[in-house]
This record gives sequence, structure tokens and C-alpha cells, in this order.
Amino acid sequence: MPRILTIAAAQLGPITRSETRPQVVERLIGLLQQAKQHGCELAVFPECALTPFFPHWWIEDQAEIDSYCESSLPGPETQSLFEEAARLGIGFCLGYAELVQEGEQTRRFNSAVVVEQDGRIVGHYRKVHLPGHADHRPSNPFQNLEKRFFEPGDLGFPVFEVFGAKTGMLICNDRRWPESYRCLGLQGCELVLLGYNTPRHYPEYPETDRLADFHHQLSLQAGAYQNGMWIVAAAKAGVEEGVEQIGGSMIVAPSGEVVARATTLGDELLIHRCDLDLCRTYKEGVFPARNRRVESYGRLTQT
Ligand code: CDT
Repeated sequence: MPRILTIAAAQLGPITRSETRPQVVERLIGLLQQAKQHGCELAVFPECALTPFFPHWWIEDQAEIDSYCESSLPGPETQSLFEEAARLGIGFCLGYAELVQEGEQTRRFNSAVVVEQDGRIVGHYRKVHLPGHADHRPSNPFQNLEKRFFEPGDLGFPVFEVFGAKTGMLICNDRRWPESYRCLGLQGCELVLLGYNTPRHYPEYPETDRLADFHHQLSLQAGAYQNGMWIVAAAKAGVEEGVEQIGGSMIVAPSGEVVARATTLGDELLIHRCDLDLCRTYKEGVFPARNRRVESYGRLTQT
């Protein structure tokens, strides 16, 4: 019996600053309903899927920053998403800004959860690689303040047995680092769920702008092939509050082939029947554990 999982990458178009959480949740529910109608068992939403990508703006008022974060999940404004998913019997992966109170200390992470078909949260990840800067750069056309607003994730790269697959999560900039995929792949991960917000313009290194789509796709294809994993990548796309984001949501097979790709910069589902057993060809055949030479890899953790 092949192990087939039908998955949707649920790309989102821009979210405006004036859009309320309930309005955004309605959009997500609409995509979940469509995904279910198309036979999907799982839908993957982007990074920080409940709000516009607020690290693009310099914000001094901490209360305003915190208004973009979730202090509980599900919370009063997201409960309906979890209930509708359970009613439909569809799982989902959701990126969100996480606010945790630990005694006197308030901590904030760029996080994602994976939710089973009965609405239970069964996996939690906090973004490890935070790009950008912590200082205000008024001469840039937009900011990239993840280093100011979030702490680096402290949960490592966990893999969860969910939907019958060994499943991990990555968030945006993580996808550019081979170590992220490797930490998942070495745990036998078969399926990576990934959300992102990627601007086309990199203010500090504009020479990369023309390559933004290429570098995105290159990273996903290499990560999938070299680790024998499926990758389902969902973008927040289009021009959001003046920032052009690349979109380009896609599903990549363990062969490294792109098997589904977004054709718009708006809310859009791309769907594929993912055969989890395809991972074996690459994990066992092309990159067998016996051929690894760990005695030569020491530098990877020493520097
Ligand atoms: N959200 C996120 O991680 N975006 C980054 C932008 C990098 S530009 C400093 C990305 O890797 O796509």
C-alpha cells in the first residue's frame, strides 16, 4: 500500500494593516474548506499567517508589537479556525508570532504549530535563523526587524510522527541553511512544512534581488533532494503595505523536482498527492547512512 498524503500549500496574498484577526481567520477557513473539497488531509499556511509581516516596520510601542502576537493558541480569535479544521477533519500547519509569559519575563518567538485532523496541536517549532537587524534603518525602504522583535528558537528542529509521516517544520530564512534540513533529515524526516515572507528587495545586498526566486527554489530543491524529503512551502505573496514579496509557493518531491507551483500572488491552493515512500529511494538508495563519513564532518559543529 503506497503511503499517499494529499497536501495543500495554502498561499496567502497580502494582509493589510487594517485587516482584523477575524477577517484573516475567515480567509484561512475559506482555504481550509477548499482544500478539504479537493481531498486534502493537510494544508500549510505561511509564516506569521494571522497578520501582516510586522517586522517590516519600525514600531516603538511594545503594546502595538504585542498586538501582532498570540499569547494563546487557539485563542479567542483563532478558536474558530481550529474548530472548523476539526469539523472538516483536515490538519494544518500555521505560522504565528508567539508571546510567552515565563514568570516576570516576556518572550517572543517566530513560531509554527502543526495541528492534527481533530484540531489538536501535535507539534510546535520556533524559528532558529532570524535574519535582518535590530536597529532602525530609516534610509531602507522597509525594515527587517526579526532580530529586534523575536528571540532565536530554543526547541531545536523537532520531528513529529503525524499524518502517518515523520514531519518537521521550518520557517522562512531557515530554508536557506543546509543545517536546518540536515537536522531534520538525520532524524528520518519525510515531510517538511514551511511558511515564508520573502521580499524581492534586499536593501543591504540589492545585487541579489534579480536572483530572489532562483535562490528560493534552489534552497528548497537542494534540501529536498539531499535529504530525501518532501517540502511543502507556502508564501505570503504580493505587495503587502508597500513591500513586494516573491510568492512562488511550491511543493518539492524528494527527487528535488517541483511538482506543484503557485501561479498567482494571491490566496491560492496548490495541491499534490505526496507519496511518502518516494523518500526511500533517496534516503536509502542515493544517500545511504553507511556511506556517511562522520569522522570527517567534525568541523560542522566545531565552528
Ligand atoms: N521572513 C524571513 O525570514 N525573510 C527572509 C528575508 C531575508 S532578507 C534579510 C528570507 O530569508 O526570505
